[in-house]
Amino acid sequence: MEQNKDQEKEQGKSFNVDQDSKNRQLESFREDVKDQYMTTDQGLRINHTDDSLKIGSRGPTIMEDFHFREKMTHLDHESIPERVVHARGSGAHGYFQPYDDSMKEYTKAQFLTDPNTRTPVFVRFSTVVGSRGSADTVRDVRGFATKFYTSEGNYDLVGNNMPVFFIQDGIKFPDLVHSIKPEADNEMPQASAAHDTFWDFASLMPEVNHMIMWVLSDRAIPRSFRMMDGFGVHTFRFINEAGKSRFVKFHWRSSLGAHSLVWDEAQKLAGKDPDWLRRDLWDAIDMGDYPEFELSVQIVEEEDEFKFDFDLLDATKIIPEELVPLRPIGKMVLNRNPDNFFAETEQVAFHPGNLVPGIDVTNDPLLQGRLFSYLDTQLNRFNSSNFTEVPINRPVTPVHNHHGAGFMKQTINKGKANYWPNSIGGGCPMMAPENQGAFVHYMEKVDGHKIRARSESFNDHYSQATMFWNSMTAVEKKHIVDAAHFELGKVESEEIRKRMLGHFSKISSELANRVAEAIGVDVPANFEQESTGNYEKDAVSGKMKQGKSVKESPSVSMERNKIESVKSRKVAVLIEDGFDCNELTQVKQALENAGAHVKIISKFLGMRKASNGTEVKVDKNHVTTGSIMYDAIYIPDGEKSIEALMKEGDALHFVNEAFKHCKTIATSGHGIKLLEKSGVVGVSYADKTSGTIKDDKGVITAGNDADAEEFAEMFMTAIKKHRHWDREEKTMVPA
Ligand code: HDE
Repeated sequence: MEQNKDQEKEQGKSFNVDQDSKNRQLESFREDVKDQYMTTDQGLRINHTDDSLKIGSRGPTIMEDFHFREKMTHLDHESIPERVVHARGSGAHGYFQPYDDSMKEYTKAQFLTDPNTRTPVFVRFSTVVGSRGSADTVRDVRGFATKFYTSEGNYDLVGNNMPVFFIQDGIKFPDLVHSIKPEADNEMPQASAAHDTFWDFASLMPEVNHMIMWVLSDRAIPRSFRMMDGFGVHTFRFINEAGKSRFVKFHWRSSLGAHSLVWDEAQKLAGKDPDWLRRDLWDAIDMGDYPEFELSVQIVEEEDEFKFDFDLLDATKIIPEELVPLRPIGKMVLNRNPDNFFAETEQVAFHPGNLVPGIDVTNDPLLQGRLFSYLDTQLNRFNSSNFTEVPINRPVTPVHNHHGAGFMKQTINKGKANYWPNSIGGGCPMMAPENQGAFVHYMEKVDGHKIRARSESFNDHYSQATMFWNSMTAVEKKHIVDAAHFELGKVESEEIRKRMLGHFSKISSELANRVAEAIGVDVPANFEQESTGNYEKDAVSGKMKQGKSVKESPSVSMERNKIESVKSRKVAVLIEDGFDCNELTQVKQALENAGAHVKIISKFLGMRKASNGTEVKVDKNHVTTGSIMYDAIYIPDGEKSIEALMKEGDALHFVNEAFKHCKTIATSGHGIKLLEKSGVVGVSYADKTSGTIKDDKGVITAGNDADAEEFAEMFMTAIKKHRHWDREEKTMVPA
């Protein structure tokens, strides 16, 4: 706090923040109980907290017991309303640093243009639909909200892991949320869109179509918060020093690439480890395996506003990267876990209207709706407008204004003058001129009638949905179809299923026919569904008809853009007594050198003895883990070990399930017998007793004479691919 005071004295200058400035600020609020006595809230030391104060040890508790009352009151008041959407989330601290000053031409936002500034950040990843205690791996959009504690005030980039949204106008948001949340009469189902009310709404609202394609795709079941991309969704503005405005879209790209679970895995994880994504993020940061994301922008000159065949203000559209490429700005590193979930992750409050000079909003009607909602909902969550004084929400720059009292006011404002203008307080706090960092709204000229309508240029709800479908690889298309089978399969109303098929038929007849196959209704002929929007004819739409477009956008496909890396991948090693220690040591070392995390799994915890007598500690036993928690599996050779594994149902299931989920599997020598018994079918194996190594569809097998180093190399090459979709026989495997 002292440091802030010194800084304040330098009135008018911009403040230097560094990576640790937020951390230092938070430090004064962090409480460490090590070597401390327990006290009441008044600081009174306590000598006993296990029994309430009573009349005799078997008598009634008495009102006088202030310690009991205080302790119980705190518990009774511990909860605040959860977020109405994005209730379940996980947070992390870190920093953002630009690569260079190349953005200076486009924005005056200092944190994006000074390569020497490391701006502290707090990120919260979330699911949207489920309650605070719901499972992490459900099919849903993921929130990706970043608070930058910049030298010019807090800037929030409150994005998602998909670049478009369901609706075009904020006024539809309450309807969307009501339809997708558990149904009104019975509060079912939890954290899922797969029910009648959501698909009823979707089928009556053609504007959702593009987003529906993203939600049915594997983007909706990310493998990790660290392995997904983020998007600002709306078109924003960059404003440079000269006051020139350009349109801008924000993108986050994970350095590990975007990877997903498979649906069967996502469902099983929801039971075996509902905290899967939260734990993954926490463990990675804890181990020093810091998540990294690159921030990029697409920039469009103002004069090019109408040069596309879609409207830049329509949040159901992307600007295909093939038309406007991404320009990297800098990197974000998440390198510290929160100390207290409630104080930080739960209390953090983002707002797309938290802007800094150099970044501004546009008239996107969805964004405009958000500008009202976030503060409004936060007042409901915190029951006070003073939530901005909570440590996680405070800017690192000083705050001076005449905002008044209210629940839980922290700052002790000095003096009488709490109004503007004043002479009693010397006219302070003063108005800042623009050249001293004041935020000035972009002076956009707006002209029009007061009208409850939408621009005709928002009226195309199919082209980009089709573009998305066309851009998918065969396996991604299959996953979309499978997801639609599940989602619509859960819809009881035939009429709704049919209406949805009608939309699919306008996106792609192939999609519609493949979905129809499994959901018991025929594709309706010549389907038409009136949009609920009231579209007003305008000149803009005419211009856009001739605008730039693409039929395919390979950049939206995860498969086409995956980053092949072993870093951070989890590898399970299955052993029992008698395993080959030399082979295990060499392969494990190679994997760890490449940044993978290796865990030893066995029937029981404790030590396992290798054939050469060396003992190895078991990390996990079968009952507490499963193949779904790993990216790849490895079974070292060793006759006794393999024989024991072949008698364990859990071990056989482990291999069989990993095969079904298209994960890399590696083994050598006797281990090949285990694969055969586990139902690893349709692949050819190396000769068990030779020096050969074989990779067939991600199943790496080696003879017992093979070179361990070469074996490890081939294993890692296969892990880099993430999944091996070419295992046609996997559908025959019972896992
Ligand atoms: Fe949000 N959204 N949203 N949203 N949103 C909230 O604010 C809202 C939208 C997003 O980790 C709420 O503080 C409206 C798009 C994230 O704390 C609420 C509309 C995008 C988070 C709200 C949208 C988002 C929220 C609930 C349409 C991606 C979690 C709690 C007009 C660009 C932030 C809260 C966190 C949270 C309103 C649409 C992202 C109710 C009205 C589009 C990541 O205010």
